[in-house]
This record gives sequence, structure tokens and C-alpha cells, in this order.
Amino acid sequence: MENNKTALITGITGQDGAYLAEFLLNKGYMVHGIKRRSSLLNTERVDHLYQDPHEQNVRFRMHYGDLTDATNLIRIIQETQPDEIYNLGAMSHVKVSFDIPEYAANTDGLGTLRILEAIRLLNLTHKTRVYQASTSELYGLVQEVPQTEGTPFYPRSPYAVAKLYGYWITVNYREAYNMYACNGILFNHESPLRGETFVTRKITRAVARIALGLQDKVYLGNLDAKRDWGHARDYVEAMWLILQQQEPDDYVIATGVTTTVRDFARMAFAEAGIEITFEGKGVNEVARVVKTTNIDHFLAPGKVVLAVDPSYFRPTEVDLLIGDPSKAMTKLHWKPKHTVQDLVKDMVVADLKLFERDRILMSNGLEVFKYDE
Ligand code: NDP
Ligand code: GDR
Repeated sequence: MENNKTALITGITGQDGAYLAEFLLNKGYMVHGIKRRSSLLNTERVDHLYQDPHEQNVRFRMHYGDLTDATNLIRIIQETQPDEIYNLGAMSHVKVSFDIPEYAANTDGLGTLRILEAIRLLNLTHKTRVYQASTSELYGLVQEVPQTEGTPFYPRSPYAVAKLYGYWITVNYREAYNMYACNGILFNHESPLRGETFVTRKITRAVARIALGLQDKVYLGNLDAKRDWGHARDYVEAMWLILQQQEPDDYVIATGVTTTVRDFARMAFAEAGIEITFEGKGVNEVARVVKTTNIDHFLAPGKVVLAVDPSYFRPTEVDLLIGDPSKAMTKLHWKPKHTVQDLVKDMVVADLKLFERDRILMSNGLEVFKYDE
């Protein structure tokens, strides 16, 4: 299928960028992506989409760029003349944003402005539609549940404060310049491509490695935090739908179901055949093995496989997120196809497959990198 639309994706090398690029290519788009220069290759998530630029009719191209570099963004937008821009690029780790707050503000806040302003300077306000990757972190300190498009914001991290600027500057450009610019207020969404230091992937990787005998236990922070976890594959479809409407608008994208970090871990261990039980409180809480089924590696009942490390606690935490996606369901006819249980299964199965490779290497006397997060 081919159509004559061109999309530009910032953050194409990230989790959502990879799924969105694949989704748009399947719809026949010409897809351009912005990647950062790095001393190591950073395109692993999109390598399967690569097309040799020497061939005819190439539908996928990457450009070096950075959201902190306005002139570069202007040039790329001028060259590509996109019908749709998906601004997914961001310093997206909430805990890390406490360590690099100025960088987070520059990339996540001002980066959004740079995209919008480039469109205005290039006289593309009537052509180019913009999707801004806004976030449930805007809600922060709980004001009401479930959270809707009308729930007041109370950001609780430098990341969320930067994203608050991104949210409002998008609304402002829509109102001031009549642009088709929209916010998707997406709740947490995960997948086998999720970054390794977000809690779900950290858990599923550790579970796979523990089940395969490659790791003893995993250390986590706040086990009581509750998140509305969906599947990234479902959420990139919502991004696209948001840009296909008659009128620009902002939408909550969520499942409406919330789960604690503790329960996510319990489900992930169970998926790998390890039943666990939690005991103790606060920083002394641990999870022990009750029994195992269908795993080759011996794990003694009572063995501690999960413990709390307070260094993962955040200076200010977001305790409870649960989204109400009614507006998206009614207006976009969008609904999530995966439950949290489906998500856990998809992630654990993928990580078991990934680390089986390490196990084979080790059993043949080859060394593998020892992960320690
Ligand atoms: P990832 O962290 O997986 O990807 C972030 C992307 O942004 C990467 O491609 C990264 O490049 C790129 N990036 C980082 N800094 C810059 C910069 N200065 N200039 C240009 N690009 C940069 O995030 P996700 O895919 O999970 O999320 C996509 C977007 O959606 C982000 O904006 C995130 O804040 C937001 N969001 C995510 C949610 C989620 O649950 N996943 C929920 C709500 C919002 P590199 O690969 O080189 O690091
Ligand atoms: P979040 O995702 O902050 O919601 O931001 P993350 O997976 O990092 O944390 C979720 C919750 O788990 C708790 N937690 C831990 N988190 C991490 N990373 N590591 C741990 O060891 C750990 N232990 C407990 C956290 O305290 C938190 O409560 C994600 C990002 O994708 C943002 O970019 C996006 O905007 C939001 O989701 C919606």
C-alpha cells in the first residue's frame, strides 16, 4: 500500500518511534526519522526497517539531528516538507530527570517549541500536522481518579515540568496560529522494545535471567506505585488517529486498569514459571520463591529473588495513575487490544528468548556481559 503522505518522527530510535515507523510504513507513508549522533550504533530498534538509499522508491530515511539544535530541525523540516510530525524525542526517564533537569527542560520543553516554531518560520502551518508526546506524568500528585483530559496537572519531576511546557506550547500554537497541533496524553506503555531501565522491562529482563540461572535477584524501588500499563503497539495507532481527525484536539490514551509494581513483578515471575511471595515492609520487603514449574534452572523455595534498594526511590513520586480513555474511544474509535496480562506475557517471552542466547554462550564456555542495574 502506498500513499502520498510524508511523516517525520523525532525519537525514531526509541520504543515508540520504532513501532510508529513500522505502522506508518505499513500504511504507505514516506517516513523520515531524526536520530542522534552517538559513538555507538543506536538504531537497533529500527534496523529491520532500513532501506538502502541507493535503491529506487525508498520509503524510509534517517537524518542526523537533535531537539536542542534549532537550525538542524529547520533544515530537516524544510527538506522533508512533512504532512505529519510526531514529536516523540525526549529525555524520557523520570528518575534521571532529577539528575539532568536542565537538559530535560531543553529537550522535552524547548525541543517542542523548536519544532512548532520551525513549522511557523517555514510557512507550513496549514500543511504540517503535529503530534506532541504528552504524558500522564503531567497529572503527578493525585487530584482525581481516573484522570481525564480535564483533570488538573500537578507535575512532580523535572521531566514532567518540561513536558508541561511542551503540552501548553502545543495548545498555544494551535490557538495562536490555527495549527493542527495535538497532545496525546499517553499513560505508560511498554513492550519488548521498552528501554531496559524502565521498571517493567527491568523486571522482565531480570525474571528471564533469573529463570535461566544468569542472575540471582533484582533490586527495585517503590513497589507500591500504581501505573496504567498498556502496550506500545496499541498506543502508536492512537497517535496516528489523533492526526487524522477533522479538528485538532488533545486525548487521554490509557487502558483504565491500574497495577502496582509489586503485582507486575508477581505476574512476570509467574509467566516464567516462578511463583513468588512478598514479605517484610518498606526497605526490608523481599520476594521469595514459593515453587517453580517448567524451568530447567533449580531455584530453592525460600530463595530471595527481589529486594528493595532505596536508591531507586524518587525525590517526589507519582503514586497512582489510572486513565479514562472514554474520549479517545468515542471520537477516535480507539481501544486497547492488549491487557496488562498480555503485555507481561509478550515481554517475558521475548526476554526469555533474548537471554537464552546468553545461556547457550555460557554453557559453551564463552563469557557474557554481567548485567548489574
Ligand atoms: P524512549 O526513551 O524509548 O525514546 C526516546 C527517543 O528520543 C529516542 O529515540 C532518543 O534517542 C530520542 N532523544 C532523546 N534525546 C533527544 C534529543 N536531545 N534530540 C533528539 N532526540 C532525542 O521513549 P519512548 O519511545 O518510550 O517515548 C516516546 C515519547 O513519548 C517520549 O517523548 C516520552 O517522553 C513520551 N511518553 C512515553 C510514554 C511511555 O510510557 N513510553 C508515556 C507518555 C509519554 P536515543 O535512542 O539516541 O537515546
Ligand atoms: P515512569 O516509568 O516514571 O512512570 O515514566 P518507570 O517505569 O521508570 O517507573 C514506574 C514506577 O515504577 C517505580 N519503580 C521503579 N522505576 C524504575 N525505573 N526502576 C526501578 O527499579 C523501580 N522500582 C520501582 C517508579 O518509582 C515509578 O513509580 C514512564 C516514562 O516512559 C515516561 O517517559 C512517561 O512519560 C511515563 O512513563 C508515562
